[in-house]
Amino acid sequence: MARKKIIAGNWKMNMTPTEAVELVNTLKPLVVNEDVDVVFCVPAIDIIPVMEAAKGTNIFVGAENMYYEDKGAYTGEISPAMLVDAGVKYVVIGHSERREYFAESDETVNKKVLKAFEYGMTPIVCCGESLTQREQGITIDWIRQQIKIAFLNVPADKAAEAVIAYEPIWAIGTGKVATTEQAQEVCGAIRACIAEIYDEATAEAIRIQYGGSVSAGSAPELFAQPDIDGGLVGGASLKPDFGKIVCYNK
Ligand code: G2H
Repeated sequence: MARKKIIAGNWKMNMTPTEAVELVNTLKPLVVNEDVDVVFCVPAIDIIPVMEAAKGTNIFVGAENMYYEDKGAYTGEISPAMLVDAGVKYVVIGHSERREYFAESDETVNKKVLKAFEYGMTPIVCCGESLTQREQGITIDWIRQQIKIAFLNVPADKAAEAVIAYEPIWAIGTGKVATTEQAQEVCGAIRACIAEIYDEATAEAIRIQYGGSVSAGSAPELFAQPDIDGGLVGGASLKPDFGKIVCYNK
C-alpha cells in the first residue's frame, strides 16, 4: 500500500498564543489536501489554543518536544501525559536544535521515542549530519548510527508507525536546500537501515520526511522522490506558502 504523505510545520520558538490562533485561521482553508496528513507542531503554550482553532479541520496538532519521564520534579519540562490529555498526536523528537542547544543525545532521543509510543503518540524522529560530516563523506554512517540508537528496543509494529525526519543541519533555516538527489539518497539509506534493523515490511511502512529550507518551489520535486514521504517545514510553515507546500500535488 502506498504510504500517505505527511507534511508537518515546525513553528520552533515562534507565535504567541494570539498570533498562533490568527495563523491557524489564515492557514486552515489553505492546507486541505486529502492525500496528505497535515500536522502543526507548535510551542507547548500554543497547543491548546491551536487545538481549539483547528477543531473540525484536517489539521493534527503536534508538540516540538517532550520529556521522557512520566511526571515529577523536572521544572520547565512537559510530560507525555500532558500532551496526550491536550489531544496531541505527533511529537518532534531530537530536532538538531534540541541536540545543539539543549544537549540532547541519541540516548535521550531513544528514551523519548520509547515514551512517545508508550503514550500512543507518533514520534517524528529527527536525524541529520553537519556540513563537516558531509564533507568528510560520513553522512550515511552518521545517520545510520542515529537511527539505530533512536530505535533501540522499539518493536517493529511501533517502528512502522513512526515518522523519521531527515534534516541536514547545513540546510536548516539557511535557504540552502539539499538537492533532490542528496535528500533521496539519504532517505533511501534510512529506509534500508530500517529494513536491516527490522524487515522489508516495516521499512515500506515507515514514513520519512525531508526537512531543511523546504519551500513551495522545492516541495513538489522533493516529495516526488520514492523515499521521501513529505516534509518537516520550519520557516515556510509560518506563512501562507505552507498551503502551497501541503498542496504540492494540486
Ligand atoms: C528544519 C526545518 C524545520 P527550516 O529545522 O524542522 O526548518 O525549514 O526553516 O529550515
